[in-house]
Amino acid sequence: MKLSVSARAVAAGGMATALLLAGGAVADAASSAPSRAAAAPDIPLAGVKAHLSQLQSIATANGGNRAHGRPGYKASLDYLKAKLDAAGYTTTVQQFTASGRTGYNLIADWPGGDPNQVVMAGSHLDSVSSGPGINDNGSGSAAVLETALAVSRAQYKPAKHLRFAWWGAEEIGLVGSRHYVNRLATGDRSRISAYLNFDMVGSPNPGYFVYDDDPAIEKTFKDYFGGLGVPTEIETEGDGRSDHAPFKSAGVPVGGLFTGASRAKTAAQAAKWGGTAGQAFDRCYHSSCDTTANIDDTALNRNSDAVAHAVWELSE
Ligand code: DTR
Ligand code: ZN
Ligand code: ZN
Repeated sequence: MKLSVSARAVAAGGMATALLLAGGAVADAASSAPSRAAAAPDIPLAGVKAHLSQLQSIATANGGNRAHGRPGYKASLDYLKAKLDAAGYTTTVQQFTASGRTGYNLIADWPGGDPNQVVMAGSHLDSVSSGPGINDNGSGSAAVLETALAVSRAQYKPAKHLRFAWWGAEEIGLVGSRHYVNRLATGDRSRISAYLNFDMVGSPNPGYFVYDDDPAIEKTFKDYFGGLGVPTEIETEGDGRSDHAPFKSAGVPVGGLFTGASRAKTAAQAAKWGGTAGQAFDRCYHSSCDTTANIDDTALNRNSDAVAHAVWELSE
């Protein structure tokens, strides 16, 4: 969903900007308001879905999955790396071994910004072995990728340093993200000012859940969805179950978004979000039916825009 620019400015906290854009007179007080970074650009849903189609094709061509240690995972990573290299990122492929198989993390640094204040956005790129993992977690991977590409298209120059990451072997125990955190040089942990995690952000019967680990990051996301008029709930089901956990254990402020897995949507949730009460948020969680048909476009669109909003807002 693309907000009008003025509404997006409000979502980003720029009431004065909103008034200007709406052609209204801006009160004197507002004109003395601190300047704010430009609002994040709209993340094109078509771009995000094109990445999901590529990940689906990769899974189909590689035994039906993109799991750790299988050819479909490395082919997924190679697809993303090529896009990021072409967009001007400095990419690093970090190798590790888990369950007797070679795994890989993909790290993409956007040149510039304060290296002592690093804002990270990440998602796991691997699927389970039983399916292509388009919602879990192609959705998060594609939303983060398209946000990184939007940074490049905008030639965005934030004060803080931007780093994007796609983790391997999350499904067998957060292995890739733990490997990354454990190998951070001394002092580098405290240089990460925020780690934002996106794991399942396009569930077909979606809820809108916000991680409540760090109040400032939580507020950034809640303000964004508030600007859309979309109510949110605190994500309680996934504590320690995705790649933000190793960062949180290392003392890094973390946050993120989630649209739900195998738990059933309640009647109260269906009343505020739509969808089907009594049905799982994602009936294809960890199943072969987690394909490109297993995505709700509105949820994917809103969450992709929320990723960009948080990246812009937290890195200014
Ligand atoms: N996406 C799941 C991990 C996960 C994250 N939040 C929740 C909540 C409830 C169940 C699972 C999860 C995965 O990668 O399996
Ligand atoms: Zn999973
Ligand atoms: Zn996942």
